[in-house]
Amino acid sequence: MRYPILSPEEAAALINDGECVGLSGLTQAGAVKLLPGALAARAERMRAEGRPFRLTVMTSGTPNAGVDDVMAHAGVVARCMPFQSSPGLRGFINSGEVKYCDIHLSKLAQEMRYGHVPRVTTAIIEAAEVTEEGEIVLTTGAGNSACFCAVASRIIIELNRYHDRRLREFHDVYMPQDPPQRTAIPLQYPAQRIGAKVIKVSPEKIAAVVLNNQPDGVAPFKEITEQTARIGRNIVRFLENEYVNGRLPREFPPLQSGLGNVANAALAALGHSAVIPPFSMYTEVIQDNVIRLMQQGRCLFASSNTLTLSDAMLKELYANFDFFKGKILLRGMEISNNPEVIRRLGVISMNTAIEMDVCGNVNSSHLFGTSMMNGIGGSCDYARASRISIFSCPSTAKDGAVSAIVPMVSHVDQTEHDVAVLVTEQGVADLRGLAPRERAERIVENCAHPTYRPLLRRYLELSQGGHSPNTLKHAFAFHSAYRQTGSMLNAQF
Ligand code: 0RQ
Repeated sequence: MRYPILSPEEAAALINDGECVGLSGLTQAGAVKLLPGALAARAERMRAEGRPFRLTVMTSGTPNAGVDDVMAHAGVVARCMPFQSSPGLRGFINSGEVKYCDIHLSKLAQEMRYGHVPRVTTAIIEAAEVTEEGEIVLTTGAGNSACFCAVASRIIIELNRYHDRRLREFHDVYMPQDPPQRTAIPLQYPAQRIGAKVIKVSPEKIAAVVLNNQPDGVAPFKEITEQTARIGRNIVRFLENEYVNGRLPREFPPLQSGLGNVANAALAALGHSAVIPPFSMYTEVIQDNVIRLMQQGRCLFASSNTLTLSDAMLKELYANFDFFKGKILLRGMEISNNPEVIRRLGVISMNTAIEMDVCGNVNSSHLFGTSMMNGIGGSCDYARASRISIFSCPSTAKDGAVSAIVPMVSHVDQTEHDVAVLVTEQGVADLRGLAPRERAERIVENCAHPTYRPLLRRYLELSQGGHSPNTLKHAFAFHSAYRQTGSMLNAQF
């Protein structure tokens, strides 16, 4: 091989304090596995010598315990973006030790090229193969790797032999030009290939190859509960009704399914529908359930950013590669989440909320207005551009002490203008075409938990006049009651 083969420690030594590194992958899929630990060790050594080692870390969504438990704990991460979903890193973000910029997944690459956010100087990319000509075959995640490789002056490859080189068949690498040269993204249907199977870089940029042989180690889902199963069935009943009433075309529109347990349950319910025909997906994360739906013939094709599969499921996929070839394409974040494409394809989006308010605003990122959970991820990219934007969650949390339907959300991610349908285990609130007061009544009566309905009705009664049914004095009475008494049921109006 023409590139230096280095140990993780030798490769980490190439990176200097203050640099901006770009890591491959989204979730654990396609994430580098050795360099984060080596960077953490470098930070510890340098700290012992009285020298700082802090980095800006760009990802597509903090990939794994590498960034989280290892790099964040070692104090390597000064700033990170655009998304994370790991408890350890979340702790450092909420304590202020790590500066986190929560931005739309579709936008990071272009924000970087525009110079609005720090530019990656070193790209650290997991590859299934790297050729003498500078062709990089990505593994299970496309992430923002193409952009990171394009802007970086140095590329470190983690060559992971665990992964099958045939993964190149799944990748579709396409980077739009920046305005004013940008043309329409030529994607007309989810299965359309518009780019290359590999990232092509100048071989001189590849400073090191580090050898690896580790699986992604994706954690299995929590079991579907009776509550999440009911939410899933409610979503599917709503979609079936749309379909039989002719509001959806015969060829079912592509589906996006977000993160979390509720999204998992919704997909499982779709698999069982006798009304909805086999469908395709245009989404950002393919999890085990999508592969199962493919095996059952329910999902015909999935375009995604990553293949976030358990190790057993990935093995099964590699063993039956010919079956899946032609059924999966992995696209860079700025295409998988591109609002232009999502609107053109008429994607139906299904995302999860933390809380929703009586007007239909959704909070999917913060607890009680201050603590970061994960971030918006791609939910807003999809919500605004989709054909139907569905948000769902259980009607209560914390054993009933928290109502997910509140007078006013404590943080707004998706405004009422981007939310078409709300779903809980209680039912469905179809908000399309309704004025705020009509929306409020439908949300409270159809989606709130019965124990919270009298309180929410009282809140609406107190609001006199105006277009939207709000009373500023009581808008956060639910949240205050929880903070003061441990239950929103003690809210006083
Ligand atoms: O806390 O675990 O301590 O009990 O929040 O709740 O039910 O496990 O949530 O796994 O379905 O994820 C919105 C976080 C939901 C996710 C969110 C507490 C609850 C529990 C988690 P415990 P669940 P799920 C595209 C789409 C944003 C990104 C996105 C997410 C914990 O879906 O990150 O959509 N979405 N991306 O008890 C206080 C409330 C609460 C609450 C729940 N109202 N108040 N605590 N909890 N509701 C994909 C990508 O972008 C990659």
